Amino acid sequence: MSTPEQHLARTIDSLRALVDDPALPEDVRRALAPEFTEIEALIDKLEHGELHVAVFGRVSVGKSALLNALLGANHFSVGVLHGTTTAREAARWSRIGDSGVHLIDTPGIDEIDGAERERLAHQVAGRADLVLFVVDGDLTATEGEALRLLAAERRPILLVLNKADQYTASERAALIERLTGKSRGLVAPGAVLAASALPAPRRVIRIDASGQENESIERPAPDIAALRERIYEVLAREGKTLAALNAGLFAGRISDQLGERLIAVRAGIAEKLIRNYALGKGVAVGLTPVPVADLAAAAALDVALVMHLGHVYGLPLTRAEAGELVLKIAAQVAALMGAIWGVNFLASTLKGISAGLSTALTAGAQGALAYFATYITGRAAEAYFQAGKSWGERGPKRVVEEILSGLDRDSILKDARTEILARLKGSR
Ligand SMILES: Nc1nc2c(ncn2[C@@H]2O[C@H](COP(=O)(O)OP(=O)(O)OP(=O)(O)O)[C@@H](O)[C@H]2O)c(=O)[nH]1
Ligand SMILES: [Mg+2]
Repeated sequence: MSTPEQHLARTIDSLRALVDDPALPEDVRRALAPEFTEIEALIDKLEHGELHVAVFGRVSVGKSALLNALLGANHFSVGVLHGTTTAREAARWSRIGDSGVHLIDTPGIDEIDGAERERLAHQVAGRADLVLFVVDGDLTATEGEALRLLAAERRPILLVLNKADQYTASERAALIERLTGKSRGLVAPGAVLAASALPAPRRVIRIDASGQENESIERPAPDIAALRERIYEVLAREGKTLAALNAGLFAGRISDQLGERLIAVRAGIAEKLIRNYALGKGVAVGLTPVPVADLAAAAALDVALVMHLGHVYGLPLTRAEAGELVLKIAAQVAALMGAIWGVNFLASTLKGISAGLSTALTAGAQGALAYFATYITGRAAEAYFQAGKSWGERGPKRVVEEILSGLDRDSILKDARTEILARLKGSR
């Protein structure tokens, strides 16, 4: 078992590792920019350890007044009119442990229909680490329904009987008992509390030193000490755990999604890369009149391709390693394809002899073969990188075999030839 703090720290670490991966090349990183922005935002919230306490309840029960009393400042508008608060609003409260706590005010639920209420409940609870469900008397049918919706979101809830100053001590006790009964199973035991956010002004009679009676109207101080204590307690105990659990779930989901995107993005970039190198080689082979130079250039291009692919997959190879990999793949291809390298070499030789006759024709054919060889090399190397720089259990022969059998060789050769000839024409 690990503590919520450890869990949170690990979650942040693993998210950071995703974003800061030094093996991720720039083009892959660019393609994943939207995902990375989302992760950065999440890391930010987690690192600052922010907790959200939201109020929820009917209009005019004193939600805004309650938050003001907790803040010790008149931050939110309070009013006798129904619907004083019209939009979600937040204010920074105190810190609990390392966490900054935000208080979130919401509009009352009276004036919205059932579906809207459900949406709002979902939205409020989805972001809140703790919900203060505020009432000013016995639970109405609407309130009962809203409380059930919120409880289904599995967030801790405190049921607050505000305006307690309007009731006598025995009325208050009876109300708390009724509320406790009606909310059983929806809120934790002991989560029903009385509070007076903004007690009504009272007539106060004071007797001064000379025995003189002085009458004045005074507004008593808010009575929210028990509620405040309870909020601290819940957040200290559950806030961290909840935040960590939610973050963990979210991080798991997002890293899965990112993993899939990463595979797709890398494969897309690799495919383009392989085709570009293959075409480059096809054109180079078609153009170069000296057969030996063809082979040297061809090999150099294949090595460059493999190194480039290694970079895309975050598994860079040295030139020597890439050269070895190219040879290994070439050996498989040769064994499987009636020595494509031999054919390549032969074609190169032929081209030297037939120079001046039908150059374009032979150049196109050779170029297409060279293209194909590089294409296979690239695909095989990609498979090697995808398996984490390994041929896996199948071994290089099977891997190359599977790539070859999965390709439509004739159509690739045909396309290659057309493209190469087009380039050759363009370069003349
Ligand atoms: N007696 C008494 N009145 C209170 C108390 N708290 C709030 N009120 C009064 O209740 C009325 C509504 O208060 P608000 O804080 O605006 O209520 P709200 O729930 O935010 O209302 P909406 O924003 O309209 O949904 C105001 O007139 C307050 O003075 C309390 O503890 N005791
Ligand atoms: Mg309000």
